Amino acid sequence: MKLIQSFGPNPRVVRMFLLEKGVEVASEEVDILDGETHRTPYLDRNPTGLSPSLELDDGTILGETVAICELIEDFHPKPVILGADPIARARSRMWYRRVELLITEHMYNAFRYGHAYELFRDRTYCIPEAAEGLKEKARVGRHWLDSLMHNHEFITGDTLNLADIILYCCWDFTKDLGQPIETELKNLYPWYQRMSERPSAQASVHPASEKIGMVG
Ligand SMILES: N[C@@H](CCC(=O)N[C@@H](CS)C(=O)NCC(=O)O)C(=O)O
Repeated sequence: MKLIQSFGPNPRVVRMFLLEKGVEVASEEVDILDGETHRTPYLDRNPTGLSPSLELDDGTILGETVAICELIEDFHPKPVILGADPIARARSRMWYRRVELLITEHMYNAFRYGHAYELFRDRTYCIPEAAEGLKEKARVGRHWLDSLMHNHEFITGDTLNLADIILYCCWDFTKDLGQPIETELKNLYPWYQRMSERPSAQASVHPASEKIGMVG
């Protein structure tokens, strides 16, 4: 199994997930700033032109961060992050879909259409006038999530979930890029601080982050 990856919050989710699982995999680096993922041969492997991808030993290549993490947990069930039985698994998936659909996807698109428009304008269809509205939708989503956390340590309760890793990596990335952490969030702000203290949080940051000037 080989992780084809780069700087960036989505590949960081997989790195952090692997660290939390205690699983090591081979790694191949691609340069997303240079646009390498939008050219062949990467495009032949993952037609979205996005990082990360996972190459299996039989040559199969998978994209999508969540699909990659789910497969890693199938191959390495312990420690359990995605749920030990079908209902726990469904509950877990329910939460990371909510986090992605109601919060992080808006944050990433606000970044692409706004702060990083010059980088993305030739890579993807951008809607610059939507950037501020998407930031606001994400803010509403974060406040909604905050209101549901009820002093739980993690988003889904008392154990770490992929939903935590997805939101943490996204927010740690966008916080200095026009979408600051709201310190008034009484559950999510302390959660963000606790997540930052996990050894996997620091260890998953790409070595090029400092040079690039973004945390991913
Ligand atoms: N839906 C994809 C999104 C992946 C994604 O947006 N990756 C970013 C890095 S965090 C990327 O490759 N950006 C380069 C680009 O958009 O050109 C996933 O979940 O893996």
